[in-house]
Amino acid sequence: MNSERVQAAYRLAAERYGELGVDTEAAMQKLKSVPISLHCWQGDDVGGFENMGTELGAGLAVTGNYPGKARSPRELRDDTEKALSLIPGKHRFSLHASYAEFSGKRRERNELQPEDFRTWIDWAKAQGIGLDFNQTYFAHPKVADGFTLAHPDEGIRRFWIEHGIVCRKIGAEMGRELGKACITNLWIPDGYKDTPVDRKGPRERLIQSLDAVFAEKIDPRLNLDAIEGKLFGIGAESYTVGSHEFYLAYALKNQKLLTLDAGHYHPTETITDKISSVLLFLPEILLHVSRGVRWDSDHVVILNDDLAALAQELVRGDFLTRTHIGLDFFDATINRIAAWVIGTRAMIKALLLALLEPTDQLRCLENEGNLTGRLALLEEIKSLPYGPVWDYYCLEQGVPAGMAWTDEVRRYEAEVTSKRK
Ligand code: RNT
Ligand code: ZN
Repeated sequence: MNSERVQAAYRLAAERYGELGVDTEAAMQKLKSVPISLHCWQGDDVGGFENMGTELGAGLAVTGNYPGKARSPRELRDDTEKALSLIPGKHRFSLHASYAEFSGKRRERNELQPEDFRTWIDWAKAQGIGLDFNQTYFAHPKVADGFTLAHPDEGIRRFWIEHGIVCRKIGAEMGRELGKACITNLWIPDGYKDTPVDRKGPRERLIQSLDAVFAEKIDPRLNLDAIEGKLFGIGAESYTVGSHEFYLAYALKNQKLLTLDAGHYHPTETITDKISSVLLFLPEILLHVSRGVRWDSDHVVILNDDLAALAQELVRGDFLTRTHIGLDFFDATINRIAAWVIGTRAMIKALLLALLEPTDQLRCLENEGNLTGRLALLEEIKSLPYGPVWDYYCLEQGVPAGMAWTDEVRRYEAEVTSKRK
């Protein structure tokens, strides 16, 4: 896009927003300070690099076979750098334990060490970005009959407890090395396809396992623990041990971060309405921004009403500093790097749109009981010129405005990813 034209359009847009008392410069300033944690698993269909030959399982399903997926940590880092170069702002990167990089023999999941993530840490340092982490409770033979931390067998539970523990230590090392606390997120698939007889027992076992995982105190400046619940998964339609209520209660009691994944509730239920309640009782939360289509399908995030409402809630409630925004989607039917860029740019765009809202005016109308005025203004501001502000922000952050980023992805595809066999 022609930069003079972008600037000219921006000046007019800024004036228009100014008439409503909205400061576009302040909005962009704020936007710059909000990191989005890009999830490593969009780059290789949640594959990881252990090469154990086990299928993904755990109700996670990746559709598509688009050529060129990253086959090694090195390729995944290259692809991530490409994506990051097309996304405005400074962000973070979220790794799964299954993306360990062994210099010698492969280590089991319960014996992983910070050393196995050394190259990732050095890379993040060079990029100037923070890392987040996730225990991997899937794609492993010890996910026995779909159970891990709540398994009836003590040996299986012990293995996965140890995995939980070593991952928190790795998270702390990431936090220490990078000078930014790492959020280590725990999600387990445990559940039954068919109606269980005992709903309580597995949950009692999960409490005990979590208590063991979290027994050691870790400096919150290095690592923060998050726990992610879910309504159901493919193969666990009737009962999920780690439900929303379970983790909400556990997080409150133990002051853990609660992870809200947009795809993990009933289809008409949104995470937007949960945030103000949860953050009245918990200091911080993690979001897994995702897009479910009819089920928890993990489609690439787009700027739809749900995403706009989520960003509005974070801004209106002044929740940005207490909310860690992570992405969670995977689509292998389109170019994987483009998927990252589209999803992350959509998230940032939604935040910009929210930051450009005349929220004080809207709040006044609401508090005066002028609900007619509130609805009228909410509709009116939908046609304000936020596009020129977005374009200007992209250029100012040194990334392409408009569709130009797709040329870069196409070039990289021709030169790099299409050559991968
Ligand atoms: C699964 C959870 C979980 C995973 C990733 C890969 O339903 O959403 O967050 O998607 O950890
Ligand atoms: Zn998730």
